[in-house]
Amino acid sequence: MTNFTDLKQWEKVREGFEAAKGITLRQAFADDHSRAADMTVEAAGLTLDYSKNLVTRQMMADLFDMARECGLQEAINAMFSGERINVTENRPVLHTALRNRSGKSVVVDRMDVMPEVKSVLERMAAFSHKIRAGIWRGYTGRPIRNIVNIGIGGSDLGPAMAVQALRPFADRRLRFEFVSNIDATHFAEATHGMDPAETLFIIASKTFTTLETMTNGRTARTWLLETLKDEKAVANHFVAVSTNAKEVAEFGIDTANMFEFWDWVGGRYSLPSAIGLPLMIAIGSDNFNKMLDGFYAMDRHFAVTPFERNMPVIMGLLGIVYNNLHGAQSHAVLPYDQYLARFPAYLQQLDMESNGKSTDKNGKRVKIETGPVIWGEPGTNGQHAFYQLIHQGTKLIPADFIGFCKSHNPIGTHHDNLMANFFAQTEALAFGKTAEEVRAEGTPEELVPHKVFEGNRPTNTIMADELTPAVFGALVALYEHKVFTQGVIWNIYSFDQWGVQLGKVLAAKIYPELTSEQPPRTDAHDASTSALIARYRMANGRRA
Ligand code: G6Q
Repeated sequence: MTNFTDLKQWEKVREGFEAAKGITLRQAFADDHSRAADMTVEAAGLTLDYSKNLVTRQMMADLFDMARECGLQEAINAMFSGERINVTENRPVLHTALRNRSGKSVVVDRMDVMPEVKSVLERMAAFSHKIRAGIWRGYTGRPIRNIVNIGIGGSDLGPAMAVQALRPFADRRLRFEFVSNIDATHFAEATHGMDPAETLFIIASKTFTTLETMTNGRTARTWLLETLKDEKAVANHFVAVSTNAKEVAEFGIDTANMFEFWDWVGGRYSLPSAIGLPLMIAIGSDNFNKMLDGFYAMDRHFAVTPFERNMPVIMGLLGIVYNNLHGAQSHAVLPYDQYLARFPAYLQQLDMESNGKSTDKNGKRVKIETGPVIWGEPGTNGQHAFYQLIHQGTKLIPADFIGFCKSHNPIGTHHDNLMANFFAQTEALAFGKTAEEVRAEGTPEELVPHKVFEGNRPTNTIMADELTPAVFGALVALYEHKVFTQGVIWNIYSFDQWGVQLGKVLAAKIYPELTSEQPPRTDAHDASTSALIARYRMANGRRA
């Protein structure tokens, strides 16, 4: 495929960008009274108002044309139909099959995957019910009260984020912990004060070979057996989520207690698979299914809606404007909802692991900027911290503001205050405050330049009535498909993650050098790494 920057449609976008340089959002809104209405789209219970972006109608039209020229629709169709679009790993990309609620088949290698998808969902539902109803008991006959998920990356961030996001729908009698870090502190603190007799471990690993998860899993088994003192107890207290039955059995977990998923589900796209088991235990299968309905609604929207009204496509293209024309290096995600506190961290993996690539699909070094740095914190906290830089700093930081009309905790004036801030921030960022306005407030002249807000800081506003399981599913799918859209335009492979490998290989090599009695050869590493290893060995009483 040709580089998008070589397309005549991109040239038009660029010309539009140059022509619009002097135009402020103030002016754009003053000139065009239907801008806000026309730049608002609805999908799957979500509203996106993208009118406060640094684009003209013509630029958007050219961007949609460019996306068509880049073959975006064909790429979407290829993903949904199970083509092997994850070329470097030779796999289809079918997380959308996990939430395919249409009743239609999805065929991979001439086999319909839907019966298996449904059967795992049914097994998850039966198991979740047993835990929630106290039917599944620990080895000593006590009901399970603590669920500890052990996994990392894609086998951790999704369910950890979602259990927090959907807490209003969760069974409050159950305590959920997520252990990912190989730092023993994570396990020790998560299980502190827990009674092993009431604790279920979910060992979640697609490969079941990941160092962190296997190490934490073995520590969990030792911790359990120190109290329960019988290997047979493992069957009551450990279940696995994996694609690798052989390794699960070798770990000592009965494969009858394994919930399967498949190599066509990427780790960071696996929340709606069996990786979502802790979430299903928390909120129950009915709510989990409602979440899948939300995912599905956004999937359909993405698959069939013309780009002009297609929410993930619009967000993806806007990101390209900032990334590839304005030179923005980052993108902030600012949920005005405490339940979504972990959403930016989740999106960091989704976006940065997918599009943090510098080789294109032809194996050539890209000539363009690809994925931005994703970051964010819930509002209003950020307003008292880093928003200063967004308002008055020298860097352009496009931001997504996510908010809800109704709160799950309608206490006093909290929610109206929260949302007043939500609306105030995007307004201030877009329209700023001129020197004349500052002067009119009686500000001494020497302070005027400090109090001016230039405005023209772009934002998307994403709103829904309430953070329900369905809305949550739609929100996650929205970002998945935004990331997909950008990967297609940038002509990179979004579904591999080779960049994770090198550090893993080197760590495996260094581990014995830290622990052996013999110091490593002095030429084993560069001078810096060798000296740091020597420092560590000495501090632990080993010869440097
Ligand atoms: C996600 C990545 C990565 C992966 C973890 C855990 O897309 O592939 O984050 O999820 O490395 O891998 P396992 O599930 O195999 O333990």
